[in-house]
Amino acid sequence: SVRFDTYMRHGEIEQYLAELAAKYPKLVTLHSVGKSYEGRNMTAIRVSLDGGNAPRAILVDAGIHAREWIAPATALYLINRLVEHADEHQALLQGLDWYILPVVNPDGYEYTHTKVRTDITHHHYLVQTLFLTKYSRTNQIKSSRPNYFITTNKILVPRAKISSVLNLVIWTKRSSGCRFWRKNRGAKRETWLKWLWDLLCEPGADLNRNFGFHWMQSGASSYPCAETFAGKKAFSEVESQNLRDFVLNANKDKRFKMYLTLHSYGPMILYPWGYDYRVEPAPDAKQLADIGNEANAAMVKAGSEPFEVENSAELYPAAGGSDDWAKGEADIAKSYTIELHGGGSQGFDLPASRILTSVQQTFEGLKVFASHAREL
Ligand code: 0X9
Ligand code: ZN
Repeated sequence: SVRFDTYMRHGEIEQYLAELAAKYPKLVTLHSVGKSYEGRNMTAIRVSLDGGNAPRAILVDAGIHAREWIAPATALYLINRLVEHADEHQALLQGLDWYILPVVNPDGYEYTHTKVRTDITHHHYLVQTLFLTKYSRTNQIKSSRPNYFITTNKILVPRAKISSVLNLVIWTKRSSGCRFWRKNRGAKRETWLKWLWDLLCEPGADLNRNFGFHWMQSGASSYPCAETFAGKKAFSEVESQNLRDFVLNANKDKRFKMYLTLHSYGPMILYPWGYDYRVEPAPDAKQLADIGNEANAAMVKAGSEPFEVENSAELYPAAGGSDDWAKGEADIAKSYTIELHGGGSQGFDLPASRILTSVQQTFEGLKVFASHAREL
């Protein structure tokens, strides 16, 4: 079952989708979108009144970025309303099929749950010091306890832990898990040695820089350790490949009118283009903004902070996003990135006690988007 008083794990989300499929076989179909780099299932749910034959369809995804936990929660609330409260929301399903993929980046999502990041500066110092202590004669730091190294920030580390580079790497990785991980976990091990000195770097690509539309034109990095590493080439990552193939396949008949990709944090509603600010606005920019503003009004009415509605590149130009690709390459006329409510210490860690309010408010906006998708 679903809950909104805690952030559900990927396994629980998968289980909920399976429950719905079993309980509502007429309304719900599951689509296997593929497997992630680490082998987790990417599952999309289709909610349709007539077996996927509505004249129009809308695609919603979430969790492209690992740490943006409110996004999958919002997708789950949407699923919950459409399926388990279908009679209240008939209008949303009339003439419109929903395809919802709540976790695009399950490896990253799980990574942010399983490990708690300890102080980053601490590790940075620690690792650098260990490195210098072990590999440079001039930087020997003598510890009063022979079996320990002492680091610049006065942490004692047993010698045995760092007896080899390998140990060092393993030890570091074990202690530097990350609640605020953004990228996928698709490691590019061939380039690993090159960045070995910087043991804080863990490889992975920013899936929202990896889509094949003006890839790498701006706002993306070719440095594998960067937060916005775009991948080795467009669609180098299995998760973005899977999403691409799923969309192209499901949209063969061009039924998809709208794509909403859920991120955090804003609140903001962003519309294409995002890949560069030196380009003409999208031909339908005015209509994109109008719909966004109407959705914002509905959310504000539900008690939300206002969402800023703007052209995505005005926030910052960044190419390789799924939103631009959906509009530019996949024939989905209306495409939005919704940056959901922020909170917590970093913005991405909205306390669990605030999930329900946030998803309820956002749902009012999603209804507005859907009402337009039905008419496009
Ligand atoms: O930078 C991003 O990928 C998105 N913001 S986030 O804080 N969730 O990372 C914004 C993406 C906007 N779309 C494009 N630039 N294409
Ligand atoms: Zn994001």
